[in-house]
Amino acid sequence: MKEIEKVLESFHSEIEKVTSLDELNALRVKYLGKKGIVTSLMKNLKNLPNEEKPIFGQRVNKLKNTIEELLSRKREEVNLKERKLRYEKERLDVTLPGARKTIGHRHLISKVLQEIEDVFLTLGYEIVEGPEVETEYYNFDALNTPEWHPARDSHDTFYISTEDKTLLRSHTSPVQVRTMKKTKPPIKIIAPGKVYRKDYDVTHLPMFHQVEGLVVGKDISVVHLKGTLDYFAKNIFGPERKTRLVPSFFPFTEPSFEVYVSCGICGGKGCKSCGFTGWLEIMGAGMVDPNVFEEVGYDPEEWTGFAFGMGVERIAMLKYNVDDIRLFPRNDIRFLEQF
Ligand code: 2NM
Repeated sequence: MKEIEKVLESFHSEIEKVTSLDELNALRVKYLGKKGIVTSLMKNLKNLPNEEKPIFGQRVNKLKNTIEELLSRKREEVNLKERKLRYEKERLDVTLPGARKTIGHRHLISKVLQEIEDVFLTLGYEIVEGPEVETEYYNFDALNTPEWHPARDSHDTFYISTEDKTLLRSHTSPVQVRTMKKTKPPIKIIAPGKVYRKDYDVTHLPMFHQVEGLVVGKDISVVHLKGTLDYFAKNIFGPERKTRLVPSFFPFTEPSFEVYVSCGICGGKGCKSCGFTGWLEIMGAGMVDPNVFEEVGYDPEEWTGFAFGMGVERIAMLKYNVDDIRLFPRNDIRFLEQF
């Protein structure tokens, strides 16, 4: 009988330490298995005097039942604990943001070019394109630009062949010339595209983008030019901005102007960012020279027109406060992803 008490006591202390189902199973085998402690107690029965056999048998049976009951309760407990542990380990916060793939976007110059195009499309302009490899004739001669003009120098222009008189266009004006030669007036066009000049510093690139515009009609005057430039400046830079024309010179326009927009930082009062002038240069413009009309077969007595030309990179620099034009083609993601 003492033996039975001891077995129960040791079982109690052993089951206390069980933390897993594997350990629990091992404990069951140790006590209730074929060669288990309780089973061997039962085998002792035959060595006892007859009068003690029933009571001993009952006690061992009761011990067996108690152990089975305790094992089953412990199984429940360990099961629950293991499940909780697994749930904790596999915990998933479905409200967490996903691992998003970063995707690219259009280059700033491409976006600004499209913005500029949109302004003129709204005004009813047509977009025309032409070759980047041009002839001296379309790039210079037809545009009233004399042989001695500095732009024609090989220090300023990328010539492909001086023999064939081919070059990389230095502006998109040849597109306007080609259009005028094959289209009767009135016309209203813009010519966007890449142009090439031998220049490289904080404000110049050897390849950059231009948008030139040309309007030819009856009685087109500087008033139409000024209204168009105002509309452009307000749409690109903001409704509070004004424009100003300053006399200048281009071989293909007379009169010619530099076009300024009022400074967005000081509102025209003068500050560091506009060089204390209140104004920022955004493009060149003018009334098409009669010589250009003669060259393309338009009668200058019947038709007049205005033209303008701007650098897309320059517009982007002013609009987004970029101080070095070379950042655009450098393709540093840290710069590009800001826009
Ligand atoms: C400019 C400034 C002024 C211009 C003139 C012509 C053409 F073909 F009609 F004669 N196209 N573009 C022009 C006029 C361009 O860029 C600064």
